[in-house]
Amino acid sequence: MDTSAKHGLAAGEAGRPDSPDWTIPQGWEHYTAEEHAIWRTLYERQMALLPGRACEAFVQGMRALPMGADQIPDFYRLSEVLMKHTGWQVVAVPGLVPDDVFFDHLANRRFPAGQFIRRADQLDYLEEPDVFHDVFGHVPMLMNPVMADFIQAYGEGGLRAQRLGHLDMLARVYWYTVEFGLVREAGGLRLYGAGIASSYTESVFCLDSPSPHRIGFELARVMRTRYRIDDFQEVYFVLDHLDDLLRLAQVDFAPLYEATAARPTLEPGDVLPTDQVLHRGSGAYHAARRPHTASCA
Ligand code: HBI
Ligand code: FE
Repeated sequence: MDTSAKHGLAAGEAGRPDSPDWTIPQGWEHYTAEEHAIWRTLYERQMALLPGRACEAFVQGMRALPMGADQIPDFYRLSEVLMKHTGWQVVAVPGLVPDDVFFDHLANRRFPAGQFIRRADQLDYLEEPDVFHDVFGHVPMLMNPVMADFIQAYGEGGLRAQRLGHLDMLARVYWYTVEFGLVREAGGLRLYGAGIASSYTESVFCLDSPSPHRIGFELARVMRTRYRIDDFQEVYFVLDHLDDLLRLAQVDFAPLYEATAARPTLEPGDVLPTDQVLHRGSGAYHAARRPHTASCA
């Protein structure tokens, strides 16, 4: 994947702050004109792609937020609006934070967003989540009450999954929904995942390319499916409706972990006879790139 959160790095590569919750001041007034200009470039090219690609909730959330081309958004102003709609806030962090810190923020409806912005020579690829991925990609969906509850539930579930030793399976659910999810809408498939919404190239690939599979979302199936952290996804899972996340937020995962751990793990390109296949991918994109990209989590 590109231009989005990577999970292949250890937390704290950007330096560990003194605060136990890893938050730092956004320091909005310290962004330079060059940094605001990078935001503008990313914002404008993404906004031109998203009509007809992003789901209705993303578009509506974006419209209601104090977020535009001119400047990197101010987290306080975003939080004011978010708080009124869904009770969420945006807090600044240096980059990836440890899993337990990340989950604790989410469980308390604080979204940790990278404070920094990528360099001009990294527009399409960076390893840690920056302010463009986190704010442009994630914050519009946090205006949606269903997604707002789902991400909080993920934070709570993450802490439990860690204790049970099954975080890998829960992380796959997050990956294939919050980061790389597609949803059916009246006009056709639409994207809602932040990893794709914030990516110039993958926002087109995920919907238009014949290469990846597009398969109906099924929880037990997704929990078994490894994912790519360094390239486009080979498979996207499609919700019938965003409201399906509501039910997912209430699932008791503990028994599911045991049942799922007993079954084989799936590679991203696998298709099962039981899958609801909306589009069977040709696999051409990844076939052409192998063996360069073999990194899955
Ligand atoms: N930290 N800032 C940040 N953003 C993430 O998306 C993130 C993180 N730490 C851990 C993490 N994600 C994941 O590994 C968990 O979702 C499993
Ligand atoms: Fe992300």
